[in-house]
Amino acid sequence: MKICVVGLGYIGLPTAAILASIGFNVVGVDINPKIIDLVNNKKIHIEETDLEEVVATVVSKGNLVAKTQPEEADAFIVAVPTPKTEDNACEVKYIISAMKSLIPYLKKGNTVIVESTIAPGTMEEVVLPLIEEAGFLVGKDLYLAHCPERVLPGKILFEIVNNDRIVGGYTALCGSKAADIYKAFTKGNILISSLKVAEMTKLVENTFRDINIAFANELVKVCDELNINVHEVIQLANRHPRVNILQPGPGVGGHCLAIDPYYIVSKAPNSAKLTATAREINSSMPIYVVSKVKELVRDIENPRIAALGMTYKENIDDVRESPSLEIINLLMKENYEVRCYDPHVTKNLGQVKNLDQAIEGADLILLLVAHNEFVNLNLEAYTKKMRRPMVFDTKNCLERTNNMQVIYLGWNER
Ligand code: SAJ
Repeated sequence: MKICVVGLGYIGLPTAAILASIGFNVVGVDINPKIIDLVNNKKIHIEETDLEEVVATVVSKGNLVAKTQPEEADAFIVAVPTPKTEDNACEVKYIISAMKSLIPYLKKGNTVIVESTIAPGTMEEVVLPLIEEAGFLVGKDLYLAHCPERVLPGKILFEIVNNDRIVGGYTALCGSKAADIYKAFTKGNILISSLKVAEMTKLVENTFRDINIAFANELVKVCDELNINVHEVIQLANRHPRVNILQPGPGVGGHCLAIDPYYIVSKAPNSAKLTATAREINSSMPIYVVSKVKELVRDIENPRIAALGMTYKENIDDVRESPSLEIINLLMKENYEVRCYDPHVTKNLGQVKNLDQAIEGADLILLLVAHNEFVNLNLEAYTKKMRRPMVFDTKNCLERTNNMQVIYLGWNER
């Protein structure tokens, strides 16, 4: 079987690599020629566990070829970005251009799958008409489905294979044709439903997580006000068999949780109140962290801050919607001297080259991302290079020691 994967980003590239690794003939398509060159030279443009090795193997075997244009295939998988518009709706322009790029290569019997996260109704209102306009009778001439990706960055290759998969078909036959492709590499269950249910389910998954984190972040503020150790409360509450509160932190970032709930709100603004409030709470966390930093350095003349971590979460290189970057920028805007460092970030975002440079002479270490490099570090040794051994741990991942004052988000021993 030949499959054309349109969009070689965080989802498309691993999907193309997995399909190629089980012996499918895969053409990976991207409009960015740099990505095409990299992939064809067995390299990748993102950090993802084991992905470069798999890409190198399938490219060497000839099962994966990257190109800037689609070509005829048995199936097409679209995995392009769907960022939010200025008014917080789902931007479909990349879906439209990806569809327009593949339509000239469609033939009868093809299956077309959209994996990108989209607002409910997008498949029927945007994608379906484009294929129909090209003269195809969807459900008879070719098969259309939405199979939202639901893999966790950092564990993508594992989850692509092991997670259950939702397949929303335009018709039952469309669903089963798309399911056949996923059955070839998925160990999880393939759950077939309609287009709209699949669209909504994906958004609901990320919204559920966003709301749960918002509750944890709200608890940070409540417990801070009441002088209660929020981490102990969450830990103990989670010992109840039906309670599982997630972890508070400096904010919720990434291209999924920080965006997808808005697509529900934009479609049903009068009903999606809790969803909207959760977004507000999580989006307020960077400002809250900055206010805490200001309190901590209030009495220090020209305080110098070492900000550790710039990505949206640990052990990846992705800085999209990163609350850490927002915090760093907010502090800089207020003229604080901030030296930031992230061992995973390669593009130049104003960071210093190593930890020593960040920490040397600092008055406060502001831990923003729980990268393994930071959690496993002997920070106490580093604090000797500081002007003051003070650490603000917004991820609650560092141990307190005798010589290092650690202040946790939501809990400052007073
Ligand atoms: N976060 C917290 N506290 C927590 C867990 C996460 O503050 O207890 C923060 C992280 O630091 C990060 C943000 O939330 O800033 C999102 O991180 P994440 O690990 O929860 O999720 P993503 O965005 O990397 O991936 C999510 C996943 N969705 C769910 O777990 C429901 C993934 O399965 C989806 O495929 C992905 O979104 C996506 O592409 O939609």
